[in-house]
Formats: sequence, C-alpha cells, structure tokens
Amino acid sequence: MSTTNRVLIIYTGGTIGMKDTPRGYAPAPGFLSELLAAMPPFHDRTMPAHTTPISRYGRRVRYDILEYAPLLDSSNMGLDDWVKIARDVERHYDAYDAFIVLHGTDTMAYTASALSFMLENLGKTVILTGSQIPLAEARSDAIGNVLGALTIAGHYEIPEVCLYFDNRLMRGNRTQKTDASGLAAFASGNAPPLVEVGIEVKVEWDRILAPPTRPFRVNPITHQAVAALRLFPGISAEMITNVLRPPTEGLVLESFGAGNAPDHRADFLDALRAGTDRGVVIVNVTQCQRGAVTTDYATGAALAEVGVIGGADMTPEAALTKLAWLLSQGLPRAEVARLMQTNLRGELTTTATQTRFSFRERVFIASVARALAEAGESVSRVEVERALLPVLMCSAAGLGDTTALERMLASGAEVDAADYDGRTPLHLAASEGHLGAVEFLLARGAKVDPPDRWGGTPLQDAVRQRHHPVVMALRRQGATLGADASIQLCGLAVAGDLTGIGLLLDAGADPSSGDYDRRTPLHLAAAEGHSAAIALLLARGADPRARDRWQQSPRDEALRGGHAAAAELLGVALT
Ligand code: ASN
Repeated sequence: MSTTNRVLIIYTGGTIGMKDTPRGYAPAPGFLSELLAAMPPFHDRTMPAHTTPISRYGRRVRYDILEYAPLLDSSNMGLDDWVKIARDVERHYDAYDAFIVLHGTDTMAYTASALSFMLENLGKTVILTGSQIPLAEARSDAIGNVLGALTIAGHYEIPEVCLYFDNRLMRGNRTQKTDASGLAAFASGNAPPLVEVGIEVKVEWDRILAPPTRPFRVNPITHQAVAALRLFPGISAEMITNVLRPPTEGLVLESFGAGNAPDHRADFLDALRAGTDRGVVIVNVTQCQRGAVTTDYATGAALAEVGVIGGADMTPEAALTKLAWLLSQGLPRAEVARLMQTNLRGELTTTATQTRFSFRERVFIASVARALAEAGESVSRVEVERALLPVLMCSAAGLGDTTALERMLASGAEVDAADYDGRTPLHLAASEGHLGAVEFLLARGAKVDPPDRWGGTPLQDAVRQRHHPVVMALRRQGATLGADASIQLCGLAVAGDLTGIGLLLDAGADPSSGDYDRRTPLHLAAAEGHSAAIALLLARGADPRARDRWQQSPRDEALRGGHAAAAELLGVALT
C-alpha cells in the first residue's frame, strides 16, 4: 500500500502568496511555490520537490501546485472563478487523492459554498484555506493553515468541501468570514467543526457527510440573477421593489433575529409579495451568525404569508450560492423553493421529522455500500440498508436509544426488524431493561410475543434479566410466558428465591401448575422448608391441596422433611 498521498493545490491568489511591494501587498507569480519548496515542513530535501517529510502517521504528502494567472485578491473573484475551480477539480479528479484551494479570505466562504453545490457526489477531500498574513512574513498564519490542510487532505477521506483556518476544519458552506483582522477569521456558527487540530488531529466522523454512491460530476452555476439584501430598520418599500426588478430571479433576504421583518408595514410586505408573484424566489435567512429563521413570531410569519421561503439556519453565503445554483438548472420555481428548504450538502439543519438517518447511521451504511462496491460486489445502498437496518434497530434498542429508533422508523425501518437470530428490537430493549425503549416500541405497534430463533420472547428476556418494570409494561400489553414458566417457577421455589418467584408470578406464571411429576412450586418450597416462599406462593393463589404423581400434598412434603414451621403454614392454609 502506498504511503504517499497525492494532493493538488489550486492556488487562486489571496494574501497568502502576496509579496510586499512599494504599493502594498500584491500577488506575485511563482513566489508561493518557491517559498514552500524552501520550507522544511513542506519539503523533505531528500525527496523530489513538493514532498513533505513522513508524518507521525507514517505518510508523506506529494503535492503539485496549479497556479492561476492572474492571481486574484478574492474580492475580485466571481461566478466564473468558482466554475473554473470546479472544472479544475473535475479535470484532475482521478489523478489526486485530495484537493486544496488556496484562496483569499475575503470571499472564501462564498467560494466554499458555491463549490459545495457544484461538486456533485464528491468522494474526495476538498479544502479551502488561505491566510491573514502572507506566507513570506515571519509571523504568518499561512504555515499553520497550509500545513494543517495538507495533513488532513493527505491522511483523511472527508468527502466534502471544507474550509480550514486557525486549527479547525469546518464545512465550507457553513462558514462566514467574521473577523477582518484576527487570525481566527472564520466562524461556523450553526455547525461544529469537522476536525480540530491540536496535539492530536481529532476527526469528528459522525459529523462528516456520507460518501457518495454515484459518480462525481460538476454541475456548474451559470445563473447571475440573484441578489442579497440586508434589512435595516426603516428600509423603504421602494428599495425592495428596486432590488426585485428584472433580471432578479432570486433574493436572499437577511432578516432580523429569528427571521423577522416589519409586519405592520403594508407597503413593505406588498413590495415583497409583488416580487414573489412575479416568480422571484425570496429566501429568508437571519442576520445573526448563529440560529435559524422560524415563523414563531408574527413578524416572521408575515414574511411567509407573502411567499418568502424560510432558509432555516443557512448562512447568507450558502443561501445565495445555492439559489444561484438551483436557478442555473432551469428547475420550476416550486422545485427551487422546495430544494432551498432541503438539506443537500449539510448546509442547513432540518427538523427531526425530516431527518432520515443520523450521520452515524448514514455514514455507516454508505461506507459499507462503498466498501462492497470497491470490492466488486454489485449491491445498491438500498440493499445494504435493508440488510443493516434490522441490526442497527436492534443495536439502538439494546442501547435504549429511542431517538435513533424513531429516526430509523421514520426512514422506513420495520418496528419488528429481526436480526439473524430472529431477535427483534423489543427483545433487545427488554433484555437490557430499557423501559422507555420498550414502551416506545410497543406504542409503535411492535409484536408483543415474537419468538426468537430459540422460541424466546421479550417477556422471558425481561424475566431472566429481572427487569421488573419492563415485565409489567409487557404484561400490560398482553405478553405471555411460554410453557416452561412453571418449571422455572419450580426451580425458584427450590431455591427459595423470593424476588424471582414474585417476578415470575407478576409475569403471569401459574403458581399452581407443576412439573412433569405434577410437583407444584409449593411442593418444592415445602420440601426445602422455605417458609417465606410458601407464604408468598399461598398469598399469590397457589393451591395447598395440589397432589403430585404420588398423591403427596405440599404439607406431606414439609412433614417428611421435618420442616415444622412450613408444615404449620400449609396446615393453616388447608383449613
Ligand atoms: N484581500 C485578501 C483576499 O481576500 C484577504 C486575505 O486573503 N487575507 O484576497
């Protein structure tokens, strides 16, 4: 296996590679490549150019640099530049394991968002990074940023467009530049980092999108007619009308707080309604760096009433590029509106009812599907899902994780999905004593007495593991014990196990039915002189008159064993 990963660095410009000139910082062709080649962390002198030293994880990274001409300050970048980057990733997709895009910080969040939509079925790591101080400066943040991005790109498979800055790898379409001068220039207010680099590289696999099952392709943005407008107190209706004039076809409206706008201003709302009536897709996102738009306030509901779509917790950058991308595809307006509210690349958080699987389950299922595909097995993700869902359901039930159960049921899993031993989620939840999960499964229509491969039922599991509340919950739903309950009760009577006897009786065992010699639990407790067990059995309705195969009564047994107190108890019961 190769221990060298190949990374393509697409260098578009930005402060990172700038040179100090008499007119201020300016991009300089070839300069960055020379600098990197001269720096030991980026170049092992014993190796061909642009090969890093061996990392502590035993790998080298070999990188090539694709330098753009001209190199751009990112404030000069636009839609065509986004498409060019996407096309370069496409052109070199098979030749490299991962891609790094060196980019100016000013509009990096826009490019990252745009790329996340354009790169469809992305199966390789794409990381945008740059710096606030040029690499050539002594105190530059570029060394850490590029080295961190190279390390992640060269070691991990994170099939997403990401942004790496200040020791954190974030999902690109969740980022915003929030600091014009600080070195921690980017925030991802609504999504925690995917990777944190400290002494260790900590990858949060649960947060990372599932790898694709379909081939990679570029679906470019070609549509320019989108705009963004930040509301401010007192904004005029005229201004809204002007922004919404043709050729505008999409508008990202940055509203106050949780998606609010003046609802007592008919002129303002009429101007918006005129836009949506004309077919302009208007998406509501918050001006805040964290949180989502809702229709909880009347001022938020007013926007929805004039046809403005809720953009959940998308950043304005993500909403704008997504809108441009969807409009580029010539989809009907209703479809654009629907997809704007749908999570396509992890750019927005959907409510629980809309979520299919947690990332953990999706990543797991997709990874298995991919591994099988790589091994040459022609199985679809659906087939893998069908095979794995029962196991995942059982495992969630065994952990008492009702949230996961709920999610899987919502995505089509069966409540009685049995594993290879015929054990259902209810068996597992009952065995582990998870009352909440048991009640949840029963409420969702789980079969009460499904036999597993050995004929065992959830109630038997709960009894065996002595989970009394679960036993009661199952009984309330009519669960019944199997034929061997009386033998089990006899065993407990011999042992004088009061808790066990009580539990088994609560589970529905008949206190008077005997073993193959018709010896009842009372006979056995009497023979052993377990007075407390005898009292318990009698209190629970055991028949003191029962005769065994040899016509012996429980009292006869007590007398034969010399257990006077037990005989006395049974004598009283007979009268
Ligand atoms: N103006 C620069 C750019 O965006 C800022 C930077 O890269 N730090 O290209």
